[in-house]
Amino acid sequence: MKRTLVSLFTAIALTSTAYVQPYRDDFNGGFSLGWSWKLPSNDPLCTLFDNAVSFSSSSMTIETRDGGMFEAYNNHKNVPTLRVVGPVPTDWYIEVVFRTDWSQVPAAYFTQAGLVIATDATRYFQVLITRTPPFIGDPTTVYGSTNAEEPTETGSEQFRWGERVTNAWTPDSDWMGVRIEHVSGNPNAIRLQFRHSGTDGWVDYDGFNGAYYVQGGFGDYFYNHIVNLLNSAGVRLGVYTDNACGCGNQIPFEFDYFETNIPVAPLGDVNADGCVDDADLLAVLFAFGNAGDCQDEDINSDGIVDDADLLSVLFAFGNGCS
Ligand SMILES: [Ca+2]
Ligand SMILES: [Ca+2]
Ligand SMILES: [Ca+2]
Ligand SMILES: [Ca+2]
Repeated sequence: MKRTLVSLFTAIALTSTAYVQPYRDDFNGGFSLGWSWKLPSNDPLCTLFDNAVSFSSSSMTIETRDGGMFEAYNNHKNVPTLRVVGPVPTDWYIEVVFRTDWSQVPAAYFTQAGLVIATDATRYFQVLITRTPPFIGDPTTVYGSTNAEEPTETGSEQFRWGERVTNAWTPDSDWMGVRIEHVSGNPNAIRLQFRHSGTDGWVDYDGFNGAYYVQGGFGDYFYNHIVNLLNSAGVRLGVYTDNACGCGNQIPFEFDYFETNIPVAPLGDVNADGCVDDADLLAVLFAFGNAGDCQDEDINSDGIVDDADLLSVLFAFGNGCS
């Protein structure tokens, strides 16, 4: 039976179109890439929590929940990540577009959303749009920000403000986004960008430190931190939300899409080797009927491995395979 299925769908895969870049998820009613809710070093390991995630026909909404990955608070919630499964291109990029009703966002905290590059809850880099708290500036505004963290030599986790920001602006309910990319040159650099209804598409971070981390120059620490992250085994690219408090604020952030040219796990790639093949199909078959949170074989993350997951793998069969 299993061999018959494998043969049948291998034949189908031979006739299906190749899986092409960029790796983009429009969140049309669910995931179209191989997202995972696991975040290593986080408690819970499975961050999917409290029914705080939902999909429309064209977007994903994550409502913030208490918890964080700041230093030793490794209890963040609802962090979907894509496992990197292939060589990082020289000039890579990652971008995400989202919106919220900022008028409903309390001003007292650094409520924020954007993207994260992480190996786990102890090593990461974040590009975010953040509500301006009143002790920083005008609380009716938001701004683009950056954060980093990694363990020190003694093993304690050290959070660092990323030193690159945008000027603040008064937000509306339209889409906004953050983008990070590598720019090859002499020297090499990493550039931060953002967009909202008042910009002409993607524009550079325009705060006082500019938009660049320069290799061997201004921002060298962050350049190396990000490059080291992306070259680490198990690195993940993800979507981030944070209410930045333990106050129960449940702020819905609606994500329009996530896109990168870094090879990430396609939907149905259970073993995260970049290719949906009979190994993934067999993994789902052997786990068939199992219940529990964040099983790799539970493609649609509904807590049960069943025919819906099997069909997801079958329809994705051959994706990412060379
Ligand atoms: Ca941490
Ligand atoms: Ca969308
Ligand atoms: Ca696979
Ligand atoms: Ca399932």
